[in-house]
Amino acid sequence: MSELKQTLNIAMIGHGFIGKVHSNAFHQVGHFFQTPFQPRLKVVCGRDREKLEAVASQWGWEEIATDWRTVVDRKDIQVVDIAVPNVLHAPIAIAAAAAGKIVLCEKPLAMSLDEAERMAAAVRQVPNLVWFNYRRVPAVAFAKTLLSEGRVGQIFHYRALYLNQSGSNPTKASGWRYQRAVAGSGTTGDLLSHSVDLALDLNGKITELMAMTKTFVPARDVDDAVVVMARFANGSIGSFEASRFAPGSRNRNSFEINGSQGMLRFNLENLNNLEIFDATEPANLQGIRNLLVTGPNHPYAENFWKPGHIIGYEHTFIATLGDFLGTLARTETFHPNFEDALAVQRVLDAIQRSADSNSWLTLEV
Ligand code: SOE
Repeated sequence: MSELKQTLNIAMIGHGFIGKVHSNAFHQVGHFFQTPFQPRLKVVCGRDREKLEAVASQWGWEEIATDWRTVVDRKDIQVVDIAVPNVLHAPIAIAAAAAGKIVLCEKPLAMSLDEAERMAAAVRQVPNLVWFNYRRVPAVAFAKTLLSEGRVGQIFHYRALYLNQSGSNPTKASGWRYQRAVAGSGTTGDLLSHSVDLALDLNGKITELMAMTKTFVPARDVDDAVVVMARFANGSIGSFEASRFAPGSRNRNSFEINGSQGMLRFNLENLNNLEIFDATEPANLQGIRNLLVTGPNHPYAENFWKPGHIIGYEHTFIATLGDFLGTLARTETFHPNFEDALAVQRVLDAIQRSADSNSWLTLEV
């Protein structure tokens, strides 16, 4: 008989694509992670009552609400999960933190660096998380292990791409993600923020960068594509490219790292695999190993299925929540949190300023 778990009543603000992904994680986390907490899908909040009722019945939310202000300081709510367009991240996070709630927030953290600084300051007293979920792709977590063990040696290059084709149909792509007043930026915040978070986590601080952005649809006031050259504190050099105008790529979040001992390569469109090149092997045996990172002895292999049984996009959110609840139980600091997302926002801010001024920028490290 399992011991009684502490219920965590959740209020989720927002109910679109990512709201469903979060709802699934709240339902599933206890099946894969030993945690003393039981997430309870208490109230889902949004503007459209009809859509809310449909999401609530499909995903098992007990209540609906149409005004987040009436929800974030409810006494019976312990967790506020922010899954709405970027312009609402700051007011909700700051209000929820002021009410002493645990705060979960989608990426990018904020509309601007100034907002991100105020948000990070506001949540310093409460447990907090930012859904940079790709850190918990087992193949990505394994790459981090190999890097921390020095298996790639001195890092020379960090190369990142995040490509999809969601923006290339101007008639379709007119939602909030394409409006600066609601999203803060375009591809930079939506896609490149993931690439920057992984680069800072896997390869350390960026000291300098030069960026270029491009908007292909004249009517739009956000970037459709962005390209960045960067220098890292560890002496390596980096290149980043993100675009919503890349027919042929659906969700290609990929990175490639070259070092003195070898190479690592990951592509989200093949998320269970990590490509490894070991330059210490005899030259005539050197070749790219396409590793299936599903165990044994791989990150999260104990949590999900038997070796060889692959996982999907949704499991990266379950693992993020599972680890978060683990740190909550042990009163440890979770990563990625608002401070980590603030570090990402500093880079995004420099990218915007560099693109606007066509110049190299130095970042405080
Ligand atoms: C964009 O299409 C998007 O949904 C991003 O907003 C998500 O953050 C990314 O994980 C998948 O692509």
